[in-house]
Amino acid sequence: MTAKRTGGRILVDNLVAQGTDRIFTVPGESFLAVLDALHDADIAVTVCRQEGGAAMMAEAHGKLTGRPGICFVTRGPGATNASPGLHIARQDSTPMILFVGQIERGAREREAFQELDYRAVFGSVAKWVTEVDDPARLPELISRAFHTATSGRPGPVVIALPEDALVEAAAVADALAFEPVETYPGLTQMAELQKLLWAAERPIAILGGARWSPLAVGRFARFAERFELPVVCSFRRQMLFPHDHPAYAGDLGLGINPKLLARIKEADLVLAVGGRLSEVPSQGYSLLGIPNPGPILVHVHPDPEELGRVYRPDLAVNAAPTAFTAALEGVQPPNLIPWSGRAAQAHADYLAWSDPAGVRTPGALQMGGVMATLREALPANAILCNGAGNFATWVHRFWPFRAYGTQLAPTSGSMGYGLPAGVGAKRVFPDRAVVVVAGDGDFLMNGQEFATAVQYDLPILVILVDNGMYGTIRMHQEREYPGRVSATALKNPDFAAYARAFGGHGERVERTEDFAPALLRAVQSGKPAILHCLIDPEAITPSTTLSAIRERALAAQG
Ligand SMILES: Cc1ncc(C[n+]2csc(CCOP(=O)(O)OP(=O)(O)O)c2C)c(N)n1
Ligand SMILES: [Mg+2]
Repeated sequence: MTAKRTGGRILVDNLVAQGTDRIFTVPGESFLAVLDALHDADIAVTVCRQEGGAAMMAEAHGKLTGRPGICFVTRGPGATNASPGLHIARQDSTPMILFVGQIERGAREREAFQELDYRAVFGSVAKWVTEVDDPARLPELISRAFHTATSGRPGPVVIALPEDALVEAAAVADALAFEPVETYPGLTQMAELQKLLWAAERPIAILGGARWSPLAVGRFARFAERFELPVVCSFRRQMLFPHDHPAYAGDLGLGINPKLLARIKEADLVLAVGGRLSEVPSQGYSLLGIPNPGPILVHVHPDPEELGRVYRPDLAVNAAPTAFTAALEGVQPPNLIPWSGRAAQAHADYLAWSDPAGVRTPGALQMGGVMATLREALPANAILCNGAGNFATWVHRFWPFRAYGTQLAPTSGSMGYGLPAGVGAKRVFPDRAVVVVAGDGDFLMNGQEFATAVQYDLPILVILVDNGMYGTIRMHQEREYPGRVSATALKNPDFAAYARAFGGHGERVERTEDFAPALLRAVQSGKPAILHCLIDPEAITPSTTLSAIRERALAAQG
């Protein structure tokens, strides 16, 4: 006989049964029974300051581990605050489960206090939205949530918890732990891939998406070496291929190396593994034809619905990267590789493009110098986190990612992601260096989570790149409406004092030569730290200035 337990306890016991060891939350009175069950559970709780931060921490946990990140938030206000984390999980294909409070079952549809129709609100963002009607079904629903979040193309699941269902008792057994569903490529598909590769003259690989692992990355690296195949990482998926590998060709981000773009455009075979070739990596859907790609397209994706959705592939392989890369070990290169030398050339172009030493921008504080210092000071397994803004270019272009699980950056371009992602990462991997590169606009979207870093004694390092504006938007403004600055200027606080007020370490850095010693002091402080880096607003990208953009646009207007 199974003893009766409250819904709250059944829920927490089933999280443990599914292997959950941590959750992120902002508490609400709507799920007190869960909080009470957590009191005795072997689950590390991270209490956050805003649900957006909590959801992003859970998403970062999912991205780093491949297991669903778990977040608990309260009804309407908590759930709507958490929505950016959900949207990131969707666009980034990250497994995540968001538990949200809900009003009592008997009061539904009266628009009770903080009531929200979660199926309607999150229906197009989440992979699955459900509401618990009967606490006895919690083991079933939680088991399904873990399977749904991790299988096929991973993504977010939302489970609404009516308050009374959490205090009601039921006698029910826990579910067995979930197993992510693996999809394997067929032998004929791998033979077809070999045939296509043997017929190719200028093949290239583009890696993206989720469901990779250190093992899968290592296998693809071996494959690339055997085939001398140039390998490109998709936008913000740079941890999928070691940048010091002789076949690494660069990343398909914003502001891409023109030589890389040309190389992809002249390819006669594109092997796209794991990703969707969505708007940013496809350079505004211009890289391949839609639906007929042009070059031979081999598309490997864990979700069959993604295959043929935008691009009509010549060979579609429904498999996750782990299974596909295992099968690659049996694919043989031709005796004489017709494209021999192209990978080395592509890698040489990448090396030249990503060397910060050659970059000069206006102002006394050079971001090229900052990146050069970081390259020397940080270990290869440091976790680099960022949100959205022009400042992120410096990380994407000049940080040499060398290991899986070292990049937390939203392909959805969500500002404010870096800090909570960094806090989430440091909670999971306390012994690894975690560096957040943030913009002045970007940082304050979730800057309150610096308090969470202090609360849990998480010595993350924030490099706050302050140019006194929403620089990205100002850049677009100068391009489209030169000289007509509107709604993009920012008056900023003293971020070093901000760090100290929260109990962290803070310093102001205004010259390149001051960065390295400040970095050392920040690390030695053993505290969460902010290095407030003031850069010249003219230094809008590594290669051009605001004034130059304005002048070009004015000249074009005549
Ligand atoms: C949540 C969110 N709001 C707005 C935007 C639009 N947006 C993209 S970049 C940007 C400005 C970023 O400013 P900052 O962090 O200071 O970086 P900078 O571009 O100045 O380096 C804005 C407003 C966004 N991507 N995400
Ligand atoms: Mg800025």
